[in-house]
Amino acid sequence: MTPTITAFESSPDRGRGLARDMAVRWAFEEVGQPYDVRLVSFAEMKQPAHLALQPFGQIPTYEEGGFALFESGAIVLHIAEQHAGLLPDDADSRARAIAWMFAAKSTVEPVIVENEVAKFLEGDKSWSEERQPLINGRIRDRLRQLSVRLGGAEWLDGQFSAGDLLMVNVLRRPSALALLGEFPNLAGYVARGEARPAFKRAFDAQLAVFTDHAPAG
Ligand SMILES: N[C@@H](CCC(=O)N[C@@H](CS)C(=O)NCC(=O)O)C(=O)O
Repeated sequence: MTPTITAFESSPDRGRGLARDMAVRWAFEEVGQPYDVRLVSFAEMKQPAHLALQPFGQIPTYEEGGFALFESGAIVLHIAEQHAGLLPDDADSRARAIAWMFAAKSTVEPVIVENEVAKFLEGDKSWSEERQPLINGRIRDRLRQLSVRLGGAEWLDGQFSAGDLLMVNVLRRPSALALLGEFPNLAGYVARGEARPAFKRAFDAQLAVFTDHAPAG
C-alpha cells in the first residue's frame, strides 16, 4: 500500500524545502518508495481529524493502511527501517546512524529553531535585538562542534545515512545557512546532500505544490 503523508497546502517558504515534510519526501526518494501527499490548511491542522494523527496540529504525518505516525524524525526512521539504503546493516553502525538522527533533531535543530521563534514571534520585543548575539552564539557553537567532528569526511559516519539526511535538512534552515560560510566543511556537506538525485526529486516535488497551484497573474 502506498503511504500518504501530509504537507502544507500553503507554506510560509512557498515550498523551498524547509517545511518538515521535506525530510520525509527525501527519505522516500532515497529508498525508491512512491508516496501520496495530502495537503492540509492551517485550519485543518487544528481540527480533530488531524489532531488524531498529529497531537500538536502540525505536519508531516504518515499513514499506511491503518497505521499512522507523526514526527518527521520518527517517520524517517520508520522508512529507513523498512527499506534498505538509509541505515547500515551492521548493528553498531546502525545505532550510530540513529544517534546522528537524534543529534540533528534534538541537539542541532533546537538552537536553530530558537532563532526562528525569536525573529517571528519576539522580533517586536524591546529585548529582541540584545538577545540576538546570544542566539547566534549558540548556533555557532553547535556548528563548530559539528564541523570538528565531520572534519574532512564526506558523511558523519561512513556511508550516507538517515542521520546525514536529517542533519543536512536541519543545516539548510536559513539561520544555520547564514553562518555556514564560517565552516567550509559543513557548507560542502550540505552541498553534497543537496546534490543527491533523491534530494532534488524531493525538493522539486515540494516546490511543485506551490508552482503548480500558483494563483494566475
Ligand atoms: N518536531 C516536529 C515539528 C513539526 C513542525 O514544526 N511542523 C511545522 C511545519 S515545518 C508545522 O506544522 N507548523 C504549524 C504549526 O505548528 O502550527 C517534526 O519534526 O515533525
